[in-house]
Amino acid sequence: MDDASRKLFEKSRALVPGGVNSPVRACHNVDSLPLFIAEAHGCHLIDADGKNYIDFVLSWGPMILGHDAAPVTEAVCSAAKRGTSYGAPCPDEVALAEAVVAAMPGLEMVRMVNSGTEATMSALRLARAATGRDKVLKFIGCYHGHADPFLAAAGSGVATFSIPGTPGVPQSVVADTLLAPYNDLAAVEEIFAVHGPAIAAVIVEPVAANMGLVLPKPGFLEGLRALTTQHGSLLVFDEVITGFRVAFGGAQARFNIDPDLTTFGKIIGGGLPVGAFGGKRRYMELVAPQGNVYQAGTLSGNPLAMAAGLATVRALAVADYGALEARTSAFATALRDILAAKGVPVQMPTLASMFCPYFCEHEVTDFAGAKACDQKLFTNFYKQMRAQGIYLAPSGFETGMVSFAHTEDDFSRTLDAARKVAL
Ligand code: KE4
Repeated sequence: MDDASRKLFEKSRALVPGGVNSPVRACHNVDSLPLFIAEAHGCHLIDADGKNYIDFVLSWGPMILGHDAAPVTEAVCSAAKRGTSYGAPCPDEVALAEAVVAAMPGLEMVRMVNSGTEATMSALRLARAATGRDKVLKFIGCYHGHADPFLAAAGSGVATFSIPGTPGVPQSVVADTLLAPYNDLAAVEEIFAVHGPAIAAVIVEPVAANMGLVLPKPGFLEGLRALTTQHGSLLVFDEVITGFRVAFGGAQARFNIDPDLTTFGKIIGGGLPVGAFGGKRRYMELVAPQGNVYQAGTLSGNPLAMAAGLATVRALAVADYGALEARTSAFATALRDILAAKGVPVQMPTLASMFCPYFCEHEVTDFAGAKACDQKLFTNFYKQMRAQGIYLAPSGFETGMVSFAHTEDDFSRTLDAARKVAL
């Protein structure tokens, strides 16, 4: 059945930790083996055994146009013939910077990097330099990449006390990382009452998509904006997922919030390695070489990645986000009804082109709520859908993504597969 993937996985495990180059791809959370993908077109993946899947992962977000989208593929192939890296500025770096700044209401300047992790790591360093403060407040269950300061877990007892979330992160590094439950503005106010003068930044996924899909409660983001302004801290919107996905102008446009800094990744690279951080000129001008906050990267602004990102953003500038949201909402509602009819508790939050099946009775508003969902049921659902050629995110703590390439036939086939699932 998956012989080629199994053979590749066996070989890879001898060479690569866990056989994969990023942990979630190992499918441990759903008691499955990873599929090795040979090619992808539109919203379809073809695995190493030639089996076709309808893809709702979309490379964890970048492929909103669908795989092998003509303008992106043509731009990358054309750029490749002009060389793959110059180590010097290129025209498309300026064009992509211009396009991203024009799209995002909160941006006056932007710096390209090579991943979302680099973007958030750099944004935190900049916030600390700009304020002369060390502490950062993040939300439990939000993921901002694997830079040490963000790999903090809630300490025993005191919610705000952090302990290293993984071996290798020193306690000294997470000592300045404060934690609060997502959507809990009262907890944030309490933390500011104690630590306010020391807090450089609050970093938040404006729509949390790394604990399933958790929407901001009315007033939550506005409250963060007010508290950070009141205490002289910076508000950092981590839009690595939401940027160009929840709206062309990201969550900052959709929710009309003006962050001080914003981080990007995924979609702005069109599938190639690109991240970015940007924000108000008074802060961004502190970044080297204009200012003295050091940040650098050999492949930052790489011509191929810039060509892919630029082709993607230009296509999205004229795309119908409202129609995509309507299609996603109709599909997710139908999926929820099919699962509910099987007598299982199910929630199906959706926003724009994102959806997430939680198997629980309660509305999920934070990480504790996400953890309380039935992961065994999710695993059972995942396995049966994958066996029918539907490729869902291999974790109950990730988010389903829909692209402009998904058709009504793809939705219909997916719903038929869900009807056949036994839960
Ligand atoms: P990268 O370093 O993986 O490009 O981006 C880190 C990052 C930062 N901020 C947010 C909100 C993110 O979601 C991410 C990365 N997202 C995960 C999936 N939810 C990447 C998948 C993986 O780790 O393989």
